[in-house]
Order: sequence, then structure tokens, then C-alpha cells
Amino acid sequence: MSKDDLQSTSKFLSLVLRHRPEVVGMSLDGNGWLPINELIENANRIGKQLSLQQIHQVVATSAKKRFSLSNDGLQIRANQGHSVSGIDLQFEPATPPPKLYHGTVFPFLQSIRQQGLKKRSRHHVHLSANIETATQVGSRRGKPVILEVKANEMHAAGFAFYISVNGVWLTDFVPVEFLVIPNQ
Ligand code: HQG
Repeated sequence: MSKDDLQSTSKFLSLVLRHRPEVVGMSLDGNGWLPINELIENANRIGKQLSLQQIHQVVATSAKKRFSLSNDGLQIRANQGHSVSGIDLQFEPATPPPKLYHGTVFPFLQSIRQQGLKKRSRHHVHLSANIETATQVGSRRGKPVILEVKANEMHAAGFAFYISVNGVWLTDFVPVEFLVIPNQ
């Protein structure tokens, strides 16, 4: 599969497995899984070319490891990033490193200064373990601005953190007192 085809398949899987399973007429189960065979049949029925081989290739080659297969290989789910309601990925609380990072853009800063970091449409606020990844996340929207999160202080204050199987740190909300926001 070409790089473009891989990306298009990955985007389609993100759409279905995180946000809108109804586009293939399906619902995720309580833990976010979809049966792969039905997913392929339904995708093909709406004119989206999708095969088992393509799915396996995306799962194996996604640098961000966005998707997991079930142990029996029959089901697939996204590892994080959902907006669809009513699912529980059973994240275990984890102790974060002292600092985490969030990549955003300048136009959001005023609101973030007032409200802290909110999860908006997703289930969690997404945080990165390193500045490089946060820079990539922020760059999706424009010139990136990197916020530092005092994760150790937040954790000590009783806020829960989770880590997805693909290494994204998650939390429900970051109050402004735990943020270092650059002046610009
Ligand atoms: C901003 C991608 C105003 C926040 C990425 C962000 C990530 C506020 C946007 C993953 C705010 C939400 C998640 C407030 C937060 N006022 N703006 N109070 N609080 N925001 O897409 O973190 O490639 O839901 O800064 O790489 O950008 O899809 O979250 O800009 O890992 O696998 O509101 O999605 O992964 O945007 O990205 P998003 P995100 P994938």
C-alpha cells in the first residue's frame, strides 16, 4: 500500500473507531472494540475500500500506534483520542513523569489562561512526554506553542493521570495553576 493509501486508511479507521462508527452503521462495544470482519463488509458496502491486509498494515506501521487488535485478532479499537460517548478503555491510573507537555496554538492561549486545559470533545486532555511530540501535536493547527504541565505537583494534589498503550498521557483537566504558559 502506498503512503497515501496508508494514511487514508488510518484516517478512516480513526473516524470510525474514535468518533463516528455510525458511518459504517455500527456501534463500538463498551470497551471500544469493533469486529473486523463486519467493519470490512460495512466499509466496502459504503464504497470505502478496506481489507484485512490494509488493516494489519496500518496497525503495524502507524508510528503513533493508534490502533490495537484484540488477542484473538478478531477485533480492533483505537488506543486513545475518542469523542464517542459510552465507552471505557479501562485505563489504569499511572504516576506521570515530573513534567508533561501540551502542544497548542496562540489563539487558544487567552482562553487556556482563564479556564485551564479542557478536554473539549475528547474523553481526556492529551499530554505528551516530550517537547518534540507536543510540537507535532500543536503544529496540526498552526505555529505550535508548548505548555508545560507540572504533572508531579498535579498528581501530588490528587489528580489522576493515565497512559494509553501508545504512550499518550491523559488526564481529565489541567487547572491553570499547574501550567507554565509562555508569554507571547
Ligand atoms: C485546546 C492527535 C481554548 C487544546 C494529536 C487543543 C493528539 C483549549 C484543542 C490528540 C482549552 C483540542 C489530541 C481552553 C484546551 N480554551 N482551547 N480552555 N483547553 N484547548 O484535537 O491535544 O494524530 O481535541 O490546546 O496528535 O490537539 O489524531 O486535542 O488545541 O495526540 O492520533 O483545544 O490527537 O492524535 O484539540 O490532540 P484536540 P489535541 P492523532
